[in-house]
Amino acid sequence: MNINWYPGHMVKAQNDIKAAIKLIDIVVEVLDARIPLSSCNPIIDEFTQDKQRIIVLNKSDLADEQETANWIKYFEAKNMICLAVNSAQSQDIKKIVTAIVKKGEEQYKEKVANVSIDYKPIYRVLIAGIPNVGKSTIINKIAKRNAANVSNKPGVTVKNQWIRVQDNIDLLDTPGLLWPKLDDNNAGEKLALTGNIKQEILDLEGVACVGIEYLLKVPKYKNMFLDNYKLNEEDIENLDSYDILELVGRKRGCLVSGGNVNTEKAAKIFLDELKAGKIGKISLEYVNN
Ligand SMILES: Nc1nc2c(ncn2[C@@H]2O[C@H](COP(=O)(O)OP(=O)(O)OP(=O)(O)O)[C@@H](O)[C@H]2O)c(=O)[nH]1
Ligand SMILES: [Mg+2]
Repeated sequence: MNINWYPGHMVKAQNDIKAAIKLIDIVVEVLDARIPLSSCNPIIDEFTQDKQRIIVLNKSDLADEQETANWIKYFEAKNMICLAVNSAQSQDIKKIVTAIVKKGEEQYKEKVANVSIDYKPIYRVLIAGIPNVGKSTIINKIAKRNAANVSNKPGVTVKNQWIRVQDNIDLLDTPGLLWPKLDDNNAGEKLALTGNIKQEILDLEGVACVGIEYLLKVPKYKNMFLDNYKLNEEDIENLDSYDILELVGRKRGCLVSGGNVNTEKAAKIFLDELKAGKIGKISLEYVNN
């Protein structure tokens, strides 16, 4: 799939984050729980290497619970702190704050012991991740106010913004960063399916067909798909993904004159339903594949 996913503003954003890195005590890397590998930006990894790190698997409400549990084990086996989060849940947000405070206390322990009794460090935390993964949402929930802009489209935050969220924590909200070269692990397709790449630059029908093929390969996801569109096994027998997309269009009333289907509209509806979790809790990446 040929997508231009690396717009010019990301070059600047990347340089700005690099410039801020010396001020940072802790990195919270926000990943999409449905695609923990494809949402992990190697560039962020590279320039935050020597920092304390907390991995947040956000949007876990949309992911397959069993797969998320496997991913947590995967990151913990690498000695990383990894939290599965639905940022709408206050207890999940508290888990992030607790992890930040713990890391901060560890980091400043010696300094606090050696400096005057009144010394209270402020932990400076970089909130990093690809576009639309939920960075600004998490910041607003921690801050308990709308300090950062949030939207269901990628590319909303366009510059770095420091936000004091409590007495001892400053968070740096950053623009979502992709990287110029996606690897051969179908990362571009997965990022498109989870809504992390702007729809305007995508071939929506192509992406939808890839998504349909993916769901049909996994028996439990196939059942979710059939249920969602009130289809039977026989309805899709011997059909290719484009024909199935047409069926989806018929089920969702995307008809044009002559009884034909507006497949672009059908693709948009399918992708929106997939992205919003309406088809079910679906992970697009498993630990062992
Ligand atoms: N289902 C679900 N949606 C979430 C969660 N967290 C954030 N969202 C939604 O994801 C969308 C993107 O959230 P933002 O906070 O703007 O994402 P961002 O990472 O700041 O995006 P950029 O600024 O574009 O890089 C919004 O529609 C949020 O409501 C979550 O845990 N679950
Ligand atoms: Mg943002």
